[in-house]
Amino acid sequence: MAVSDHVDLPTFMEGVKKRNPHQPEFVQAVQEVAEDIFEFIGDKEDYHAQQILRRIAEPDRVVSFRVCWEDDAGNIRVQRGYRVQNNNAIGPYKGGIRFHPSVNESVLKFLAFEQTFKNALTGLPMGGGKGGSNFNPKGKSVREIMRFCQSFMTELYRHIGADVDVPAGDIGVGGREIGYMFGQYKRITNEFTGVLTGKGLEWGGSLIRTEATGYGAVYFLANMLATKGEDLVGKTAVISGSGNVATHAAEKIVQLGGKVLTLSDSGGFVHDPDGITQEKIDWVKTHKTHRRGRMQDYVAAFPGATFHEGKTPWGVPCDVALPCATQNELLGEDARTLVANGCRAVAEGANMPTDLDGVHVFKAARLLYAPGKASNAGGVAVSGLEMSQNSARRAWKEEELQQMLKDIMLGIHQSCLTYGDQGGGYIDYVKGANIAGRKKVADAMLAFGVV
Ligand code: NDP
Ligand code: 2IT
Repeated sequence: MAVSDHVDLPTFMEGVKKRNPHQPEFVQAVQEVAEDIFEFIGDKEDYHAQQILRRIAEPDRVVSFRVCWEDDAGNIRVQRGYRVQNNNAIGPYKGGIRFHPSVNESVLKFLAFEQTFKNALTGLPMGGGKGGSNFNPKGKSVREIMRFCQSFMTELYRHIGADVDVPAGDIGVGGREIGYMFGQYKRITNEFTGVLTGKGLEWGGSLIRTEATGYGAVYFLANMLATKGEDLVGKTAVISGSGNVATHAAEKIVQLGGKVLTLSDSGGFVHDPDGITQEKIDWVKTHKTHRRGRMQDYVAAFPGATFHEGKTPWGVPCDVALPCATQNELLGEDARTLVANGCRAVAEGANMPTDLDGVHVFKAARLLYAPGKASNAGGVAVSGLEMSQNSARRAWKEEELQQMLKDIMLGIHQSCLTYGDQGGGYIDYVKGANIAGRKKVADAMLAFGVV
């Protein structure tokens, strides 16, 4: 008798929990996807017989390595580095690198799992991966960061390649860190290839990659509002985070006529009732990235704003909300508050910022709610376009790339409608994204047989 994974959801999740002890973020990400796709694949015996669900919830490989470096005081420091290569059924592994003290195997496995479906949704040929280290860039000198990046790449280089695995940035990794890592890769291999994305414009980078995640999230939000005949003009927005994704999401909201009320960091949030204008966003970018300052300093620069230490911004009444900081930053209670305050739409800039309770609250309230794998896919989409430009050894113009980004975000919105339209004017974007993203990967896996 053939073995099949045709079991019910609780039994399937029991197995996932058993095989991944002490990995709550990974289990959470699998559960969110499994909740949606169980119903969809109920009658598709091929998927069950081939154990596709079970195989998709197991990374191809997890590489873990020691990263030694010397700090400015001459102390030897030891960090742990990782690369999770989750799935390359539809293209080379692709996904960011995160430097943050909270990085561990569970966090990177969840990110690589999500990345696989996100990348499939873009329509570009990219598999899913993620990497990083528990290195904390806060308080480190630029030379310490350089030495760490070089040491990290001295091991990572053997696992990646332009047709194998193409990392990029994520939390704590921006253009500067990509530069140090690319320099080290080139030095070791003597090859100039598109092995990383998010590169500088002078050395193989793509226009609009820096802006793409935040801009794309707002394009997606605008697409959702358009289904109700609405736009962003005059709408108030609450945004968390103050890094790459948050500041560019804020910028696009302002460009499209909305008013941004909040930004935040791990110290708390700023509430500016006058609106966070382009000038103020530019100040935040410079302050956080170049001066490596804190959001609490905003109130001295812009009196009229208030700083709320240790708090998240979800209690500020708003029309739209964009969580753009980190995972599990918006809990069930916050979701209930947003709904009670009349929030119309939520688009995730971060990966899995809403916990499972919050996801259920948004679904029950039939909110316009986009999961990160759909709404934050603009960043990796332009990374995919950077790979194309590198392979073709050419560079597209800004207007061409802007249009491609808009088209890709519209395409993802359409995929969500195809699989998430519940009738009665309600679109379940989580379900739509989970089914559409997973279907492409699963069908490719079926074609390969048992590998
Ligand atoms: P940055 O490093 O540029 O900024 C991160 C921001 O989030 C900072 O404001 C940081 O505050 C805040 N933050 C980080 N960790 C925490 C925490 N534990 N609690 C509260 N605040 C926190 O990263 P990005 O903007 O690139 O990434 C933000 C999110 O977007 C992440 O979830 C990332 O995975 C996701 N993402 C990023 C993409 C990209 O292209 N960069 C693409 C798609 C998704 P502080 O300065 O205090 O640490
Ligand atoms: O989460 C993400 O999509 C990213 N950090 C960007 C990945 C990429 O390869 O551009």
